[in-house]
Amino acid sequence: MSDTLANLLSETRQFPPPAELAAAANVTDAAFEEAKADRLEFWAAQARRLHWHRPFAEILDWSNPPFAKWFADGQLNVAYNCLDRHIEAGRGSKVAIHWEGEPGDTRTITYADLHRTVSQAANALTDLGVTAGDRVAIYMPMIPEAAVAMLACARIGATHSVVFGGFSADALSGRIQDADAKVVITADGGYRRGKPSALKPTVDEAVSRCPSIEKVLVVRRTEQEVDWTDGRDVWWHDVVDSASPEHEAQPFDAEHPLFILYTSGTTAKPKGILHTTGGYLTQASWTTHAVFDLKPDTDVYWCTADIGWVTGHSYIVYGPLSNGATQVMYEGTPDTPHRGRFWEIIEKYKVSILYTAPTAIRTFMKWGDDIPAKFDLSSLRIIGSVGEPINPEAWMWYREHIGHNNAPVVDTWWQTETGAQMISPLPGVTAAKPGSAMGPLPGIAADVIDDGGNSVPPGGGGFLVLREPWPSMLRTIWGDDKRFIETYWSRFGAGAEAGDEWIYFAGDGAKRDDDGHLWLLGRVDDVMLVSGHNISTTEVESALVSHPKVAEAAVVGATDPTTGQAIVAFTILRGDVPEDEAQGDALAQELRNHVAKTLGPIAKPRQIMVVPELPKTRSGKIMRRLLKDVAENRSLGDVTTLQDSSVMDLISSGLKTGKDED
Ligand code: 6R9
Repeated sequence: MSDTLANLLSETRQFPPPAELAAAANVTDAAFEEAKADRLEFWAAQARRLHWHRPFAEILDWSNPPFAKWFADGQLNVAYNCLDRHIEAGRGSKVAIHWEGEPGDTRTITYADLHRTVSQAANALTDLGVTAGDRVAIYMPMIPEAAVAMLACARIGATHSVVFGGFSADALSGRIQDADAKVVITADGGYRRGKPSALKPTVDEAVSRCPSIEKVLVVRRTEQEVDWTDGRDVWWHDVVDSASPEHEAQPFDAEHPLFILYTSGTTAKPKGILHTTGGYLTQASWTTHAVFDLKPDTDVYWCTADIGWVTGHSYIVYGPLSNGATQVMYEGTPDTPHRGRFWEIIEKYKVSILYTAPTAIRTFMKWGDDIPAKFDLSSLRIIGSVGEPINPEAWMWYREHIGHNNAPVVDTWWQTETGAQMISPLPGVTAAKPGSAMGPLPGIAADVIDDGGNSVPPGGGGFLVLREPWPSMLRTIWGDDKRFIETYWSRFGAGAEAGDEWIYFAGDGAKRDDDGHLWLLGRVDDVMLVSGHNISTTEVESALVSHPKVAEAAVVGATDPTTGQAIVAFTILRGDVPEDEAQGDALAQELRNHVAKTLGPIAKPRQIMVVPELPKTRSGKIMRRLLKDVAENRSLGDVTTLQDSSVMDLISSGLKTGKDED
């Protein structure tokens, strides 16, 4: 961005929390006051929600920025906090996980069950030679053993590196090599879209290039045939099931490495984001309590993310379990065996808190309102969103059709790097606006600044930054302190030799509205420069999604001889738009005019293309970069409405040769 980011979209709707929910909320306005009065003491109080084997005296050591140490003289065990202390409090028979396999098989796992299995897995890993500080790669389907594996590593102080089960052998071996992992935990396969999908062959291929790997621990899930390397490969049911269920959790330093999680972001080589123990668990745990208003005795919580993403780490494993939650875990896809599967699961388990992603919400919009309408969703009391900006109309659809106009929507902004939620409404406090993440959580210093590093006034747009360290912040990029500083700390502030303050650059554009609320506008790399104006992809996409015929949109700036860049939009229509209308020029014209009317003529797309699908990353984020290639490499007519094939074939051939991205 050469200048500040344009602020085009205005939104006047606002939804205060239901009175009953506000009256009983875990966290009230007081939290903002406390954090404002003493930010460090506020976080220390949240850290004390955990069990410390050795209490900390020091809260934050920021003497060597940007390398933070939180609660550094304290010691704790993450698995003890997620399991043992609930059992000691008499909650061993409470359900921790209602697991739903894609084919319809189920398992009910109590805290006592989970504690036993994690203890056995901890003993088994120890027997396989894993000790504190070793790295363990986890490449698993969404089965309970994935969470068990993570907790078993945490219990013995091994640092896990979970690699999404859809990644290729190249991606897996690269990550294993970078972390120098000793063991891989995997499965024969998992179920996806109605069929078993093998994992072990990918591990075999990856490990053939990873001399550091001594053992491969394999869970039997699908009973597919597997190749076996004697001496290296070990069945989970042989070594874990026979291991002793007695295991005493040892304390580890608060700054002991808990996990590495690779994120590719915008650059090619994935970054191994390092999270440590005490600060990470403090913020993952407190935000689960605050942002989801989680009441462990009555709520049934469900986060639909995969364990391979940070959302699965913080809001399936560490946040909910450290709070003693009862949660649903689902193995498969939302359309298997039918498009109502999510709603069926919510009805079945009476899910009260749902956490999902805008990409899923827009897909449900496309499939039609009639599908969720067939199920009883009245148990839902809080619904959350994460992963991308949520378009105001998608937010409204979510509120109306899933949250029955009564469950607050919490749009939570955060990153793999931040470890836990940073910007979000609080469901019992905030009167939320559709499409806005509203404001920083208590104890978080978020700001929007311009190129010169100045806070933008209300109505202005710019770069999202964090001005103070936070407990669950990344500590570094594994093995690459230099890249850590360059990527996050060198754009503004002391790292850029502009002042004394260390400022974290998130890489996202944002704006502050007239009331001071924050709106995330997508990655700054995606911002379009049209006739000298910086226009965010998010605002144009949201304008398109606000048209009743559009379910999803992706826009890119394509080189243009007159305007520098011109806006090219790819749209997916809602399920009820007839085919001949979808393919006609009239609709494209109507949508272009709709954007011009909503945002102003500067944002009018040059071209609109109707497509059946958009290219997404494995975690569901739109890959605009690919669309941009398409938009720039082909001379498509002025207003082109494309059939499925030509553009999408181009996109998919690009996707096949492209690298894995998360
Ligand atoms: C948790 C997660 C991080 C990037 C982030 C931003 C985008 C996430 C968002 C959001 C707008 C939200 N993002 N949540 N944008 N509103 N509520 O997704 O982590 O996979 O590392 O992605 O996702 O662009 O910078 P990660």
